Amino acid sequence: MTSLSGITPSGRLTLGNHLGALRRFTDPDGFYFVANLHAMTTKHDPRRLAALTREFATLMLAAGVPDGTVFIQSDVPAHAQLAYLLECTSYVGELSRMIQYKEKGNGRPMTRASLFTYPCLMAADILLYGAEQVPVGGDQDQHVELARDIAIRFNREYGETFVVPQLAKAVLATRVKDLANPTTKMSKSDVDNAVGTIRLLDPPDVIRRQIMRAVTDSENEVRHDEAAKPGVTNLLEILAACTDGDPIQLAKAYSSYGSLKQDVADAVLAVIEPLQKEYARLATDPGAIDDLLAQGRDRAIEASRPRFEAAVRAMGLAGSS
Ligand code: AQP
Repeated sequence: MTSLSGITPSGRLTLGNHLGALRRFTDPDGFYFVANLHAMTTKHDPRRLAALTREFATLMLAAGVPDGTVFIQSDVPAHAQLAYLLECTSYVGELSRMIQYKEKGNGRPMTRASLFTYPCLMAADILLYGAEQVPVGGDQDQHVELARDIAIRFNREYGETFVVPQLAKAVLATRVKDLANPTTKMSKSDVDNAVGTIRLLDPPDVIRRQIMRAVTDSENEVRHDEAAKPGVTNLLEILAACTDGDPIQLAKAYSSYGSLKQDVADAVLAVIEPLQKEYARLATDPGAIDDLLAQGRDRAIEASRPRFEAAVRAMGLAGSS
């Protein structure tokens, strides 16, 4: 089963991105990309986008995403090209219902048109490669559902062209919460909430301090109970995700928040520190990173061509390649 997923360089990568997505990018036949086109749906700084794109690509390689599977979205023009074709099969109504558009755009002045249409770009990302599995965190379910709808409709109207993808739900850590505000998701673009967001490249002592200061509650009972104890539950889920444990079982081993936090900090750093070391090593060899990204790009161009050309033909764009 071909696996595909992307991460948008819209801020520094977080522990949530790693546990919910990046560490699951393991298929040697997969396609994993830095979704830089998706980072332009809101006002962006071109220099920062370029720097973050490079940082993300390096982090993906450092995380052990298999060689030849990592590429930068804009290096493969078929993503933007197919996105336009899919916009021509999508309806304003279904795009208006997308949560990201409702939260960040609808009714606000200066909303970019791309914020409205980007689910079509995401559908193109997925459908180009015939991906059957899309490993994403829980917040992306709605987009994968739309990609499914678009594929089914396209196949019905223009002939069998695309594989209908399936969600690959993570069992654990589908939605890591912010440490300072544990009812909201930990997000990389949330610059106002730096204390609650664990960034993969922050110094280990900063990360440890953030975890030790995580918001819990006024009791002192360690229990997995999302409604009554969102902070403690989030810590248990992070611990479980980092140690391959069960959050409900893990809770039984603790009688104080302090010892839970110590163990969460140790477990998180055991995941992050090797990643940081490998990132630092790779960053000293920019030529090797360029070569790996070129390899990923060439493979992605080759793999995406047949489906893109089939879609072009199916839609009656005669005379094109
Ligand atoms: N808190 C999270 N817990 C688990 N998984 C998460 N992901 C994001 N946050 C968490 C997963 O990481 C991937 C990142 O995809 P993206 O960058 O394209 O989109 P996103 O979901 O919008 O990520 P962020 O961090 O929340 O970014 P901003 O702040 O820009 O919106 C996805 O698979 C996502 O599910």
